[in-house]
Amino acid sequence: MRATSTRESSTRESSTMAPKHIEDDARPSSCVGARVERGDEGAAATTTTPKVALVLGVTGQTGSYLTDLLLSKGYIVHGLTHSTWQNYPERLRHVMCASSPFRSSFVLHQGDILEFEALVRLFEHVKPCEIYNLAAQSSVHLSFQQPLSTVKSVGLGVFNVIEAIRTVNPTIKLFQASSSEIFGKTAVFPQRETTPPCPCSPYANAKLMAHQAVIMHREAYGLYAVSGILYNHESSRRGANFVTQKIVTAAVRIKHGLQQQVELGNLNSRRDWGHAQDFVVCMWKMLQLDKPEDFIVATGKTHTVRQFVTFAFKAVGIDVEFQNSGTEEIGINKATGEVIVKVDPKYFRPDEPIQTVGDSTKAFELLQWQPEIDLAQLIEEMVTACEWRLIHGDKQTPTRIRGLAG
Ligand code: GDR
Repeated sequence: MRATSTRESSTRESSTMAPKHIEDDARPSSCVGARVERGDEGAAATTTTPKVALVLGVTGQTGSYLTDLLLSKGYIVHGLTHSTWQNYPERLRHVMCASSPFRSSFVLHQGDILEFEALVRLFEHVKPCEIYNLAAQSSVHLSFQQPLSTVKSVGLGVFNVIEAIRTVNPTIKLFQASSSEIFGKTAVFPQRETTPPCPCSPYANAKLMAHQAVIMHREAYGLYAVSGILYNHESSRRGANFVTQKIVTAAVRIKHGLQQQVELGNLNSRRDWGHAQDFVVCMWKMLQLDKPEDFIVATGKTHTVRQFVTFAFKAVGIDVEFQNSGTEEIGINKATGEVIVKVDPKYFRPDEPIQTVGDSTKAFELLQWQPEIDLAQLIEEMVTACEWRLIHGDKQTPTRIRGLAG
């Protein structure tokens, strides 16, 4: 692994802080992030030593929201990303840009969680008290085409992270992003922490392996390692290959005459869709307990993909009427009679959960957590952001569009 920090050593970082292997050798000149001098900025200003968190998979949707949350709580946040980037990673632009009040509290490293020795050196260097493992291939669909690389990043990656924690400092707390996909073909609705898993994709099998590994290491070695069983979590920062962003983007583009129709896969599939910004709060709370526990993180409400299509088009002012069934099903623009939704079998998966819906009672009772953003608000935010991107070019929506810190 070549972990690349984006710190500018000329800012406030002592040169002795960075071991050779994470010295900048490819940092973009405009990327800045340095250890903060306490007292020089709003939320991070405190006389107590700030907590240090390491977010693995920081440039993804969830990693970026978690970074926002941790920074707003006064943490120093280090993030690891597998990707290279030209300038700022898009979802962290608001954190790393020159005008950000948090730019000096955030450090970006580049590397791969599958490289154990480098991971150990990173943990030794960063000295985190909390690690959030969100780093993995996250597309269920893609996992059918790339099963081995998925199993490596999702399943084996967590072993590396845990072993590196045991090597460097076993008191580091670990959050592992588990998935509702582990329940797969269960007949239990809603699913709880005690529901037996029944995975039905390479991704889900790998997630179950990671999930069990966390339990096993917790029980065998007494680590503070926990899994949040995350149901679908979306936002305006969601990647284009996930169904919610695909539908919202299509609805906005069709409204503006930039696209005629959208082709989708299984419209009958039901998912428990929440907002990523809500979910990261639960993830953080899970690491603040005295005793490590796993939690379901879900809204408890489930909708079909077809319903999501109807809501998203409604949000842009288009009423859709569905006709026919199976691969012949189409969605018609009621006002014009045009076909705007079609089914394309290439988006079907060999197998998948028919319905996911989670029961977060345990999180409500032990963490006082419950989601605050409902599906209508989520869709409204996604539509607004998509419209914004259309007008201003393909850049990340300003964070303030949702009134976030930063
Ligand atoms: P999912 O998310 O597989 O549930 O995993 P995705 O948005 O890809 O699919 C949701 C549902 O929509 C159906 N679908 C389509 N999906 C995509 N991507 N594209 C289409 O055109 C399409 N048409 C219908 C799918 O079949 C599925 O039923 C997400 C990821 O974030 C995982 O990493 C995470 O673990 C789980 O949620 C919880």
